[in-house]
Amino acid sequence: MDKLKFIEKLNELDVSGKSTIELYNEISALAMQCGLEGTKQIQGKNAYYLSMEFLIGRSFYNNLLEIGVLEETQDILSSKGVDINIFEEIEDAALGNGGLGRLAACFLDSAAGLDLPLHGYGIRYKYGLFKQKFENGFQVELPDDWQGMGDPWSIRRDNEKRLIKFADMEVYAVPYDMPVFGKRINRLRLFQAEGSAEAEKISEVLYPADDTEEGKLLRLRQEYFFSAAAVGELLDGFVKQRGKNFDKFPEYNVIQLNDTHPVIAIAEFIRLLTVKYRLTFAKALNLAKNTFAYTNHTILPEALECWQEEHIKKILPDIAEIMLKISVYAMREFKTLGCSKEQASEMAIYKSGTFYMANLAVFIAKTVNGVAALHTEILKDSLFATAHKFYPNKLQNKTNGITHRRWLELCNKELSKLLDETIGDSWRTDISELDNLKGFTDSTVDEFIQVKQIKKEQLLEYIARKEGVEIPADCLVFAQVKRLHEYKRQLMTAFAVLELYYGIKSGRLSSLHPCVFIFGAKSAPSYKRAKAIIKFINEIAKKVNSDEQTCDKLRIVFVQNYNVSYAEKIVAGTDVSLQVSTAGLEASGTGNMKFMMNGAVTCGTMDGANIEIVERAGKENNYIFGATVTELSRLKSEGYNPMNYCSEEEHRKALESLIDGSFSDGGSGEFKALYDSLTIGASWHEPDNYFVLYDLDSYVKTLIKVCQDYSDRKTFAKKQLTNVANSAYFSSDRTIKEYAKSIWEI
Ligand code: 26Q
Repeated sequence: MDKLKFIEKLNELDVSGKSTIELYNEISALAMQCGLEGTKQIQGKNAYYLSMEFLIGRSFYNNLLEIGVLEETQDILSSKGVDINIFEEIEDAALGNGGLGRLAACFLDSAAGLDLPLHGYGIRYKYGLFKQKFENGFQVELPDDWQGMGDPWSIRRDNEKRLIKFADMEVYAVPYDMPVFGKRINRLRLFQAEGSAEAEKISEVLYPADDTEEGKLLRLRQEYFFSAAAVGELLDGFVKQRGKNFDKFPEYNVIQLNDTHPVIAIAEFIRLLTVKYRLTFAKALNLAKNTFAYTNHTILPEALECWQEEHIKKILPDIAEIMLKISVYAMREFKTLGCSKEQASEMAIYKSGTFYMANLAVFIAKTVNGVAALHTEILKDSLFATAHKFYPNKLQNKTNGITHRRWLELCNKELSKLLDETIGDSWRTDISELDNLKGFTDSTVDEFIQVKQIKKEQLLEYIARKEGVEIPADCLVFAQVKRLHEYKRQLMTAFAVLELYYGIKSGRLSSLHPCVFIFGAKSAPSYKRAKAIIKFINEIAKKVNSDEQTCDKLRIVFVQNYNVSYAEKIVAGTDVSLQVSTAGLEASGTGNMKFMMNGAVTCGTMDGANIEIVERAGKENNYIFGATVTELSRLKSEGYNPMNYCSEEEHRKALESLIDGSFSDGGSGEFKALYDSLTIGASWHEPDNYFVLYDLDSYVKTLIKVCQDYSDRKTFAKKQLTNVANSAYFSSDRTIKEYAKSIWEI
């Protein structure tokens, strides 16, 4: 890396008459050129992260920070009359949906920062996650043409393209390499599909609608396309460098499967070893067992991947055959282990025409990990209980983390500076130093209050500009930002806020501190009830914000097109992080960690990593409410009737507002469908499948308590700062060190 050269060249750069996009491309190219100088190839063991998603966000500021020239760039540009913030108009690279994709990006960042050789493999989608806007309160999706402004952070490698074969077509996988800057430079290699118009479709969109056979096959093609390209080049690269003694392959390579989406890589690995390199099936399978590791990110039944045999046979007959062979092999192994018929069936890879990808992953993977303590326990007790019984050493916990470089240093320069002044700046390179903030003084609390206020003002200004909603800066800021899903219970927040509104309006809650609820979420385009929830919240916002009687007390804003860059602003400016999923269903959550690190208290359920957050920062410094996993399982076994939990006037009124004409769904009938899902059940779900009405009462009470507590700003700020002081554990640097030590052995 040649910082001085970069600075020299940047000083020479002529900015006159150049557009933002031109400047962006020129400065990025310069940073690439200088940043890449002196890159070294690693000789020992490398880890590879196979993922359908990498939710990178904006690279510009982050890469300059990693290269160590962000401040200099700001100064030099400013001396030329250019405000570095103009590059905020550059689109995010949103090659992912949510948590799983963002985690992949955080992991790459941490590994590079820790000098660990971890490289990513994925797909270079032409269009990333759709851009969202609201029309009359309804979500509308627009294509995300993220490359429209150029892609200066990628290098196309034409000479390394590979041919990927399907039964009915052949496709080139052309690598685009994105350097991941840190203490070392790692590589994120994204493959683009080329060769014909048909071929190009494979890397066109993230998550094609899969309600048709064509859509399902396209997704299968995507999974195989990048998995095969990755595994193919790893094996060929090994042979080229070290010859055909494949016994040594696992000594130099470990492949982490990010959920089941790339699990087909296992079959391709065995196919190549047996067909191209002539190993026996048993030998190839054993090598696979020593090479792959698998992470599970969800236990929701609808998100567990299965493939119909006929689909795989149709476009990948050889792979189908190998998967069947693995299944037979597994069954034999289960028998020798003494499994009963039922136990073998629970772990089966193939059953009457269907492949169970998670079972395939668990059978082959050397390690299987969950992403937070509770989640891993649930995997051990439920989803993979049988496998855990017969393979007791496979399951591990690796609690997620977030990169403190993007999620603190970059998004909260003010808080970072306060930390530098209070505990020195060594936390930037060794996050465990943040522990030294524990035992902070009163004057640090005062300074923290000022920092939070600045970040809040910046956020609210941005929201006013973007959304046209003005929010007074003395508000207490709540935020619930994440993908829209019923289990995340944005609908429960909607009801709770509505109750606050009615309470304020009637005078019953007259002394609450003024507050704003910020929502941000995209719904899957075909997920009707999720879309209805967005519309419902927008309708509530319209009513509440325009009520002159209450609007100086309560505001609601649903920001459009929530993405990584928006998140950077929201996490820094928020007081209270809403993490209210049904206990047991949010595997980990990582937004909760971003908020914590920026000094928001968590108002949430005992779910996912929330549990570990309050374990560290103290329950007394956060706001925990609602049913626990144990309570819910008791409730389920007794037979849960939601109607028993909404008899109180306030809750009833909130629920009925879906159907009593308080709000309009534009005649779509969507609100009635939401109402039905809570009261009578919808699409194979029990009534109120996510226990919204059960937890609503304690949620509302907790929110009221938060508002009351906030009136004592200083005591509240102490809780917030205690959260910052205890957040080091949630840096993905810690997570990556754990993967490196007990999974990857790098
Ligand atoms: C499954 C079948 C067919 C098509 C798509 C899918 C599919 C796609 C994406 C299933 C799951 C996902 C994404 C899951 C995800 O983002 N999970 C989140 O992962 C985070 C990182 O571990 C956790 O923090 C979150 O709790 C978890 O929800």
